Amino acid sequence: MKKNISIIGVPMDLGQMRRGVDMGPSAIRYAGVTERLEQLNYKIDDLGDIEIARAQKITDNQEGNLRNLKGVSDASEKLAAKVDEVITKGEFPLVLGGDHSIAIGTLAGVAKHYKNLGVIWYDAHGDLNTAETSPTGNIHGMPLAASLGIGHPALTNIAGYSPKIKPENIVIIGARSLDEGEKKLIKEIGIKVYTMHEIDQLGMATVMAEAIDYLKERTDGVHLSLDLDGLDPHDAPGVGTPVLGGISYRESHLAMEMLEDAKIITSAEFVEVNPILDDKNKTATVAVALMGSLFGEKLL
Ligand code: Z70
Ligand code: MN
Ligand code: MN
Ligand code: MN
Repeated sequence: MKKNISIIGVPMDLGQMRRGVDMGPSAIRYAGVTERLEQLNYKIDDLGDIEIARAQKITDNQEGNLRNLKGVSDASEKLAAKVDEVITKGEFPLVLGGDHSIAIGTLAGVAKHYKNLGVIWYDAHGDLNTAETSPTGNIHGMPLAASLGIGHPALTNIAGYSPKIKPENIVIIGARSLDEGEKKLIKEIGIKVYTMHEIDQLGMATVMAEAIDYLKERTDGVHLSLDLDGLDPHDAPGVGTPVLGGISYRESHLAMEMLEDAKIITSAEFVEVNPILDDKNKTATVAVALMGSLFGEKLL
């Protein structure tokens, strides 16, 4: 029995310093997300966008190395409530970003429904910074830490509880740009990480098989948080922080197909699509193609 999918747009740009990522949800809708998933016989309920405060100057950073803290925190509360409502109705939440700071709100809404929520963090980055370790003050570099209960209370206590997730229930895939504080934290608390080195050495098929086995035996639901910058900039150029040497389009399809086969994903978000930096909406189109595979599209 297939679940209905509820789409939630989050036009968030306050977690970083480039305008344009707030148009991510529009770009993904333009690329045909609803039609693509309807073809797979899902009923799609597009709930529209969460309202995000407009910063006069998103580069201002006057809040203790936490740029636009209040705007991010307020939006996270709204998003958490909406995601919670969708899951309570028995529907699958598909969240469209917006910068990756939105994962704070998504996970706050999701995690209360599970005893041991698993997370696949598909990203070039670890997003494990705090105000103390962040080289930029950008909150999109902090959502995984905040969800672990590490960081400023305005980020860790969204929806009134903390932590949302446990380190042993996380798998990071695609990492190739980790800050010193993030590397230290990964070792201290023990997060499973498949960097590009492991993907090259083992191949994506083995990486995903291992990740799926690992999460299956310890979690009762798995959230996929897919940052398009996890992919190589050749395949996904429309992102604010492109990092060379990333996961290919083909490897990403395989990853999504293996997740679909394993039937472990219970919520998902696709983030960091910036159509202004893109090449004819290529990155949103890639995002929608990957959603197709994640929800059961087959080649034959
Ligand atoms: C860097 C920081 C980041 C996404 C870039 C970059 C973080 N580690 N996250 N793009 N999605 O500023 O903390
Ligand atoms: Mn990210
Ligand atoms: Mn990233
Ligand atoms: Mn495919």
